Amino acid sequence: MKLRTAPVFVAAFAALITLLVQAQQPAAAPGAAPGKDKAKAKGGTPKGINWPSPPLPDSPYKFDTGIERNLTLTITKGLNTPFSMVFPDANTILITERGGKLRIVRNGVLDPTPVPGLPPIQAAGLTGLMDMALHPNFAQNSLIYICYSKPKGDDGKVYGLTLARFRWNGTAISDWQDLYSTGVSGGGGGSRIVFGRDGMVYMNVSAGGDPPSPAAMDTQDTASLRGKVLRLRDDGTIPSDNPFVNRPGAKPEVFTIGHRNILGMDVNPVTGEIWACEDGPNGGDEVNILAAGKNYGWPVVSNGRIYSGPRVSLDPYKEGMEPPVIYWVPAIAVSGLHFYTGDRYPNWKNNLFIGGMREGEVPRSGHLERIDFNDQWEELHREGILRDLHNRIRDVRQGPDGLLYLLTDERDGALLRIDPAK
Ligand SMILES: [Ca+2]
Repeated sequence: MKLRTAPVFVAAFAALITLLVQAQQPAAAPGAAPGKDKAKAKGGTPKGINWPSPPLPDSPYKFDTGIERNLTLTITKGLNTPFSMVFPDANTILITERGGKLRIVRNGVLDPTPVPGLPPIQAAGLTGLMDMALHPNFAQNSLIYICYSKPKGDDGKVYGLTLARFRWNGTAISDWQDLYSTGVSGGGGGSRIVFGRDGMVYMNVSAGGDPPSPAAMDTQDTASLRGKVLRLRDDGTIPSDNPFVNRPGAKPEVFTIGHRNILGMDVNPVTGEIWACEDGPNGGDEVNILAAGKNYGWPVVSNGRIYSGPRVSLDPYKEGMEPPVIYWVPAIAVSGLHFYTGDRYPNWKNNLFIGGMREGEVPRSGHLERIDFNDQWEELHREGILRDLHNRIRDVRQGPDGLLYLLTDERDGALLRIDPAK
């Protein structure tokens, strides 16, 4: 029975993964005529709408928001599908392109030559060269952490999602060192890394697929790394106080379970907790507060629907599973999460910013979301910003100048800087 039904599951799984990848990637055909695809895909899953993002306007671009007015966007074009950025000094921004390049923006100008010295990178689907984070002691040790998809070795070993670090001397990388490999490759999701206040590295591994794929349940299994957040020391070894270290059969690097596809993580500047945003399918994007050993529910509970229409679950709450602190129906395809701690936009202090790539499964609906809270971290306002650009926002970070920077997830992607009113 199991053998006879397996091919059906495999076919459905393949179709769903294709949709998942489509939902989170820029449109493939710039210039293609807008409009809904006429035919349904095989297997009964609907085809997506093909409507490529328009070119960005010329810089500077003026805009307003609800509580910060007269803002200006400074736009640096020329990036291909950028994923993340770090700020090693006051004048430099290092940017990963998911296809496998590391780029530099110096004093607002993109260097046309990528940084040399990276290892081979396997870019496929949503994986490739992904997140970066400065070591907490970067000023002393010049270490930058990075996660990427490492190709299969000559020995046949699958390395997959890998945590690495390198030294940055201001102009070049050196001492590249792979610290930890999951052995899990491909799949539908990307990965983010963040340093906690405890000095540990937190890195997520995406789920193995959506229901009805049996692989979706790997997310609930502590013996699998799928759909997990991992907690590692800064040398890539596993700390002895991780929540599952003494559980027989469980992977000791696992910190939390039951995630679909985390694409943003940051430390709450007041509470010190790690907040993470994860993509649901059609609906059910979430922000969760990560706590050791907790189960965040995927794919047992969710506010979303499978792309073909059915609800993931009729009841989005279940005993023993953590409900999200924020969720979206419809989904906005969350990516990039940052608490603003600067003083350049006084009304945005400690507000949460999250990138959105596509709302309600319709292209050209990417934007930035701002969320503010009461003193219990309960949501008060949720505001869509920069919707008029119709571009996909992949990441949002604060620079050492106290300004917010965004990356657009487009093949003609860009770095955007938000300048406050003068
Ligand atoms: Ca959840």
